Amino acid sequence: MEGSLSLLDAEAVADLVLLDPLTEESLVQTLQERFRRRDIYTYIGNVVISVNPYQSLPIYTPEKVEEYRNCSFFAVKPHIYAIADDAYRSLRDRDRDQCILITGESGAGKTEASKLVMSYVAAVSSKGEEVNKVKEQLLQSNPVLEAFGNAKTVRNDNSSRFGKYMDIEFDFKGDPLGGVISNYLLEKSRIVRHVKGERNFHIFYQLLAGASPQLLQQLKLRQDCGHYGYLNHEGSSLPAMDDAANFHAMQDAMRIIGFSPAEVTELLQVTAVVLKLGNVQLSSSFQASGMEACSISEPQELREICELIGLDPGTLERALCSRTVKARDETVLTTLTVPQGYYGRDALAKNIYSRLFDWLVKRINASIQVKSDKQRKVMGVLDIYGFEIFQDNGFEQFIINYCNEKLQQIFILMTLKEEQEEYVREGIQWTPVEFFDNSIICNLIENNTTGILAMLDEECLRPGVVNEDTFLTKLNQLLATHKHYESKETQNARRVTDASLPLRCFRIHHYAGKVTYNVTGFIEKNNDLLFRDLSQAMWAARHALLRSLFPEGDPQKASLKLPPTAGFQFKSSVAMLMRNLYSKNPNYIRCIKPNDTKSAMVFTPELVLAQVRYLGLLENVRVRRAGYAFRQLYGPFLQRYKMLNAQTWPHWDCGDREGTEVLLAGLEFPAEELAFGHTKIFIRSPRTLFDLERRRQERVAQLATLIQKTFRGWR
Ligand code: AOV
Ligand code: MG
Repeated sequence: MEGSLSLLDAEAVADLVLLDPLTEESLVQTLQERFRRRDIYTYIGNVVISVNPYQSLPIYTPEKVEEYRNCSFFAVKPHIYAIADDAYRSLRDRDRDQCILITGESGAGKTEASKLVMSYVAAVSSKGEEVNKVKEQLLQSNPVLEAFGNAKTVRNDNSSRFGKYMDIEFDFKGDPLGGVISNYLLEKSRIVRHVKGERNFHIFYQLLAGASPQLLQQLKLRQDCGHYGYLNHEGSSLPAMDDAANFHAMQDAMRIIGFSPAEVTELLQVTAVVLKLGNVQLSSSFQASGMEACSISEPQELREICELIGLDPGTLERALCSRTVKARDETVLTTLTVPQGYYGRDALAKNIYSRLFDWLVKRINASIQVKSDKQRKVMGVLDIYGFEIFQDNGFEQFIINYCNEKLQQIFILMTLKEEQEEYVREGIQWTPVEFFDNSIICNLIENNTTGILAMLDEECLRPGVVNEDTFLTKLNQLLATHKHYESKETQNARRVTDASLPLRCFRIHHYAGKVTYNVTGFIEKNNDLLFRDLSQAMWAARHALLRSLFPEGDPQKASLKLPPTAGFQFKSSVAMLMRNLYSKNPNYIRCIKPNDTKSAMVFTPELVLAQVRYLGLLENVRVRRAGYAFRQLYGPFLQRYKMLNAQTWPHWDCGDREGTEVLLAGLEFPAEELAFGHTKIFIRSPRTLFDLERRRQERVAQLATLIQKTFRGWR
């Protein structure tokens, strides 16, 4: 850590770099003690740890903004505003592009943190009319994206079901000019299915609760959630959430961003279509040939969908119930079975919705993107889904955890890089730090030939019968000896008995812990295919927005090439994100969820310990103080401790560095505890610093008594 000494409270250090002794227990205890005092923020150097208070604390007021504005990072209590301020000033005054990386598990407070950073930056940058408009647009992107991309899950009533990275762009004065949002893999399976106690995406409930009777009629919707198959029949309203009010806020937000009324209508029409697709019922009938076929059992819903999107109902019916198969030069229309029909229907609903979401992001970008080519500085804010370990983990968890593995990798690399650079700058010998390098796990997943994603792609593209079993067999063969890979088969080969690892599963030893993935659904979700008949039907619709979402439905452009797999796309976008982050100066906010019941002021140490482990906080502290735990500019350091040596007290006039040398020489610390840099003094262990601080307090007390005595003598 650098600087402040007001942070030295041995019971609840505000900077964990000073924790002594450093153990997992002492770390959790410190967080707990601070949490009890309602100090939800704690540092590790310039990393902020934030523990979700689950209640609104009076620490985000305009007065607080003023307090942190231009403050010295360590002179005030740890706060998310301090890191936002530091990043903003470094961007404005030192011309360094910044990124703010927010990590933590579901419900830990990442999205709230990202909004706090944005609103802080908005509050401290200047306030002209044009700038204010830009700021408003940037801030208003949140309610829109949350309506379409967030949902209630068991863990979080407002859980982000997509990853988000936003670049905010500034001019040389530090005024926001605009921004660009990138989104990562929306959890679209939620459209058609969600577990008990969860909900579909907020927008559906908002729409039904908030739309006027006229709008509902225009969209051919009924107000009752229970009417819709894709919405859970129970628990559709959330006591803590006012769906109707949020709908109006979302509509206002769209207006501020610059959506035209026609665009909003189109957007809501497509949303309604998704909802209504879930009510299209299929049943089986027998054809003259005796073959079983599927047909639409209740045509009303289908007719209404087609009216909304300007499509002939016959076309949609055909696309839902049959499939064109090309065999050599012939095309044959084959009928689908009822399960195949439902599969196609659900795939269509998921595809429409996720493409609509991509469109929404693009549309917002079109409004907020900077149009001028003025020189820009950039602050990136990353709010992505956190590491997930569920009872049952599938393709989504695999992808999410892979992303977190990459973030951990870049975190360690950048922290080390930053440390190393400071040592070089200060002319201090740098001894490499031992740390757990998780590249081996990243490689296991992303290697171009032997990585799990590559093997999954290979299976997806292989002609013939492919299923998850052949995929798993291949993994088992190629990864038989990999230290971070396990399955029933490799266990058998290694003669391990372990009832906790079922068949059809593989387990990865992530940096954050072991996760068992069930391969069921991997191939289908990675392929993410939509029957061509369905995309062609969508393209045939007169509805301009819907039609634009399915460019591959244009028969002129029909290609036999398969689209890139979901895994491949994700891997490429993560690689791009990492390159982007690596080029910026990183700032970290690591969020912790203190309890599983969303309760205010409840702190469950076991839960926190698990997160401390998988956020790698101990590792973080170790890296931070691998060299020297504390460093400070010579001037302030000498000022604080000069009374400890008669030679430097009360005045020293021959240079701060020399003064510090003389001062410390008199205190007889072991030589390896100290290093003298070009501008800063470095102290290796917190113990030395605490010792120094203790001696200072004693000396201050002595001096106070002395002064009192002297005064008494005078009287
Ligand atoms: P997440 O983004 O980390 O989860 P959120 O930011 O949505 O978590 O936080 C979850 C809930 O915790 C919020 O809706 C608030 O009620 C509460 N909360 C979080 N931070 C604060 C704070 N600083 N002050 C008061 N309440 C807070 V997920 O998106 O699920 O990974 O995918
Ligand atoms: Mg979130």
